[in-house]
Amino acid sequence: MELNNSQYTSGKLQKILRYFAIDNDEFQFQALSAGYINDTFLVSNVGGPLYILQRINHLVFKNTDVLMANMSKALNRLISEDYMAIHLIPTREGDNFTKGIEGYWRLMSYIPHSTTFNNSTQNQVAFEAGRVIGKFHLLLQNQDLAEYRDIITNFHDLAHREKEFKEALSMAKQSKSESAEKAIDFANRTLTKLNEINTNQLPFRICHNDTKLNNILFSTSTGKALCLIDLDTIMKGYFFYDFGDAVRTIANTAPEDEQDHGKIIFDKNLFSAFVNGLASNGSFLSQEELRSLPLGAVFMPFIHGLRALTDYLNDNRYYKVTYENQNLDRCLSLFDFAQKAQNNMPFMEKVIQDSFSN
Ligand code: GN1
Ligand code: MG
Repeated sequence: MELNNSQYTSGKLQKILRYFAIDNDEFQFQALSAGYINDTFLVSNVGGPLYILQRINHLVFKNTDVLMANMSKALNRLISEDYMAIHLIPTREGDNFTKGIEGYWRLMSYIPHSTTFNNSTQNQVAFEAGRVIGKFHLLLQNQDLAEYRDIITNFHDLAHREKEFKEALSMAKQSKSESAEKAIDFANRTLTKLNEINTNQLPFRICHNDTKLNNILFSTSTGKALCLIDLDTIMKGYFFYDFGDAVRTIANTAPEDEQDHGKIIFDKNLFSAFVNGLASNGSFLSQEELRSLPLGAVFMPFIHGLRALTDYLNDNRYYKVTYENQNLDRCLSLFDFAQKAQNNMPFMEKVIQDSFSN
């Protein structure tokens, strides 16, 4: 397989693999380009895929020790009959990552016969996504929160993201603040509304914090969800973070940077299937948490849209972009879905109450 859009040659990657406690082999590499932050490669030999090799973006994840400690602690728990375990392959020195050439690298087991979906119109996929996210939370619900440190502080904190946005706005080129005028107006209006969100009654849980649909692995043979991947942001949070991130990519089948907003919809059937999947895990959420979920489905697309807008104003420093205005397109599409989710709040309330009371 060929490497695409990557600065890493097979030779370089082959060298990095020598740090890990695996047999020497003739490996092939395929760049997996879905993420915005890390660099990810599928490692295969003649027999087929074996590992996932990943360069951890050290500018985003500044404390690799904390990141990997959180991740391995969670992975030790994320094992069950209906939840597929992922293993970290140790280095020859017995560590769970290496500071090799060109940064920090980790190696993970590849789960055979698995796939991901960027979006899907199938109720079964939405249901399974809900089921496995609920299972993830059940498996981690007795973890000691104090044992997990924040890998990115204030990651989903709206006041913090508002401050970053206002700073970026004050520094932005005039041409940028003009082209983003509509988005800036929407941001200011919605910030006022969402700042009223009351989290006093909500417990912290160990969350995944990036539960978009393509971070869920599905079996190609049974269609069942296997497990969550991309475990960089495992740390404490509110359940509505994981709920909202899932809804924005499950009830909406358009890509994150969709420019034709006519294609962005809040799909009621997919939403209901997702909530039914979650509720198939039993009643693991408090009444206060259940009540927070509809607004969570507005909050998460909004906060991601705000971060994309901030990055657009900052000239694309944070996210990888494939074209200049991609962050603005992402922002506008995320804001559009946030608005559509808001229009569906009474519907969401009803579905959540019905599903969780059965
Ligand atoms: C980033 O790189 P990726 O796709 O796993 C971001 C998430 C966003 C996501 C897409 C650490 O994740 O918060 O949901 O892009 N992760 C970080 O919007 O910022
Ligand atoms: Mg991620």
